[in-house]
Amino acid sequence: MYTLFSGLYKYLVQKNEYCVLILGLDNAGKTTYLEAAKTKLTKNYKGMHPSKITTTVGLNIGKIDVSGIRLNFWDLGGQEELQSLWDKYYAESHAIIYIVDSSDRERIPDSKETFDKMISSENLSGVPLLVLANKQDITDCMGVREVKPIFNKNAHLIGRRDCMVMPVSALNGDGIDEGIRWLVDCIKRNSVIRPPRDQDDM
Ligand code: G3D
Ligand code: MG
Repeated sequence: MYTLFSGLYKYLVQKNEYCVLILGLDNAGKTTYLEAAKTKLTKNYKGMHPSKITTTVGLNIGKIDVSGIRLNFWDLGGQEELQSLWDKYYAESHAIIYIVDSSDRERIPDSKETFDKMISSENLSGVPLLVLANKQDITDCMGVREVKPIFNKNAHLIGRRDCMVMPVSALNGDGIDEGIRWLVDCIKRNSVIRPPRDQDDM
């Protein structure tokens, strides 16, 4: 009887959980993006004021329930010394959000190199990838038309996976909803290959 009820309870209450890594160079806007996504998609969540967001040392975590699933976001620090830790998380992840600072032309090559290294990882093969051209609110920033060809250049590394480049402003929230909804569809489709985490393991 207990098993029957606990089974029913699980069926009704538990959501499939997926892990989404938020990656990109330091200062790209990863933490600001996570705060904005939580604010947009979580009822009654009052986001942290952008001035309170400081450089991420280590790991910053957030969860969002959307379209019947739970997304656990891991915002990993982007400084060079921390990038070496990223691949420890790859095997566990169901999607990647890669954030680019579109206003910082000087660091685009650096960001692209970091991006290529990331997508070359075996542990990430087939994982859906959302590239965000962030800081679109800044005049003179690179538009998505300019950012897209740069990050799409190595198609052989991107391989057979869902990949999208979208414009966004983490600061004012533009483009956040669209990105997350696109990612959710991809994660669900890809769950045959990368099934959700079993909650009993958590
Ligand atoms: P990180 O977590 O990737 O290191 P942060 O980046 O989220 O800490 O953001 C780094 C700086 O970029 C912050 O400014 C933040 O306010 C700013 N930023 C993030 N997203 C946007 C955006 O969409 N538009 C603009 N204009 N700025 C953004 P400070 O001045 O606090 O360092
Ligand atoms: Mg940060």
